[in-house]
Order: sequence, then C-alpha cells, then structure tokens
Amino acid sequence: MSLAETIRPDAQGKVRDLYDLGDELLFVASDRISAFDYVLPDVIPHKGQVLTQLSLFWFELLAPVVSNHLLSADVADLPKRFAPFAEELAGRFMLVRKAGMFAVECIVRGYLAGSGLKEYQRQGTVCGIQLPAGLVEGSRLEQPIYTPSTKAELGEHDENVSFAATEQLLGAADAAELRDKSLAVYSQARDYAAERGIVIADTKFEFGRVDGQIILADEVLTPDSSRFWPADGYQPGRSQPSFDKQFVRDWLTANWDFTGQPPRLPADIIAATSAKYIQAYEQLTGKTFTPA
Ligand code: Q0Q
Repeated sequence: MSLAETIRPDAQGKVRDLYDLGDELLFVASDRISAFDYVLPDVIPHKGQVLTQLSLFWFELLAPVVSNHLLSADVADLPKRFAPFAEELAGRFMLVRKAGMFAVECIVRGYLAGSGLKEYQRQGTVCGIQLPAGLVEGSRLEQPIYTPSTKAELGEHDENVSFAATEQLLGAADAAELRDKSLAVYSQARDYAAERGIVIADTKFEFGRVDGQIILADEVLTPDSSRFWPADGYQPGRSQPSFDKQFVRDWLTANWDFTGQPPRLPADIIAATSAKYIQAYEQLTGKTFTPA
C-alpha cells in the first residue's frame, strides 16, 4: 500500500500531498502530471523526485536573497510513522516549517504569455500594468513584472489582483516585501537559467511567516510552478513550446477531443516526458540526476 493509501494527506494539490506534523509539514511531490488543467491517469517516472530536487537546488542557490521553509529532505529525519514509506518518499519529499501562509500567489512574469498576453493584446496592460507598445507573444520584458493573484479553490483559476489590493489585504509593508522578494528571486533565477539554456518565462511563489520572518515556501521555480521554455529556438511572435509538457500537450491535442476523462498516454510519450524533466534538472544544476 502506498503512503497516501495508508495515511490520508491533510491537504492535496493536483500533484502534491501535504501532511500536517504539528509545527512541521511533510510536503510530498507525486509523479502525477497535469495538462490543460486535467490530472492525467498516467504518472511520469521520476517527476516528483526531479521537481523536489529542483526546489532544493533553488532554495540553496537563493538563500542569500530569501530564507525558506525547508528543514530536511533526509529520510533519516522522517517521523517514525512515515518510516515504512521511506523508499517511496526518498528524493520526493521535504520536511518544512509550518508557516503562516499569505493568501496571495506571488506571480512574476518575465515574458509575455498566457493570461498576461491576452490582456496585453486587448488593452496594452498586464494586470493593469502598462507595458510598452509593440510587444508580441513571447516577448521578453525588460523589467519583470509582479502580478499577484488571490488563491482560488482547487480546480478554480486564481484571480489577478492589483498590488494596491495586496496592500489592502496584507498591509503595505508585507505587500511590498512579498513584491520585492518575488522580483529579486525571479530575476536572479531567470538570468541563471537563461545561461543554462532554459527560459523561465514566469513563476509563482508562495510565502509564509515564521517567527516574524517572511520566508519562501511551497515548491520553487519548478516546471510545475513556472513556465519553462527551451532557450534553443526561442522566437518571440509565436507560442513557445513547453520544455517539459509539449510532448504530452501535442499528443493529447492530436488524440483526444477534450471531452470526458483524458486518455492513457503511450509509453514513448511518458518516457520522453520523464527524460525532459531529468534534462531540465541536469541543465540547471550541472549535476547528473540519480533516482533515489
Ligand atoms: C502550505 N500549501 C500548498 C500545498 C496542497 C502543497 C499550505 N510551509 C508551509 C506550507 C508550504 N509549503 C503550507 N502551509 C504552511 N506552511 C503549502 C499550496 C497544498 C499540497 C501541497 N498549502
């Protein structure tokens, strides 16, 4: 029996599970994958481990810019009742400090894509922020922009809010700190990733407060919390291929009418997608991915 079949998670996302341990949380990344807002019936081998190892990598690299919620990723530190699942959990979990989470998704956009592109094409702004004229799909924004949203229920889309609205919600000081930390972390990560062949077009951060300090929580700068594009072939003026999900998206588009439940994926699409996650990890970290 798997962990989730034996111990019910206290919170579940589309592809992640959270267990409340009191002052700490056990944050588990599954091998599940979502595409077009559907959680697919197939798992992608190693995806949960790769994305967890990516978060650990970014937490360490960005520690000089912002503290984070990580306590341990060592199976030796798992609470006793999780010890029987050590093999299942190895490499894909984080023991984190329980934080007072801010009810704001801190989104930073470095390129024009998704909902931001649509608003820009309508009215020249993104989340009410005026952008220069003449930008096209995939354009790189000279200065990344902070476009927060409020968290929606699972399965719903978040609602974009203005920075002023976050000041009303959080207070001016915290709102400004979340904005400044989000922009600083994204800018450093964008530059770092671009030198290693990956465009991080946009990303979503979640912050919390622990012992009075604002810290970075959740997963960080992964292909699930960000848009990853291959730098090779980056071309403004068209939709950019997803670094990690393009094979899945293309196969679903060609083989499904998007009614009912999503179909099973062919083995070659699953294998190729697994390889893309591993490639992203190895390109960004310079390390060889070794499954736990
Ligand atoms: C917390 N989540 C996300 C989630 C379902 C993850 C609550 N350090 C923390 C964290 C974190 N990370 C959270 N709460 C308190 N302290 C993170 C959205 C939801 C599954 C996995 N929810």
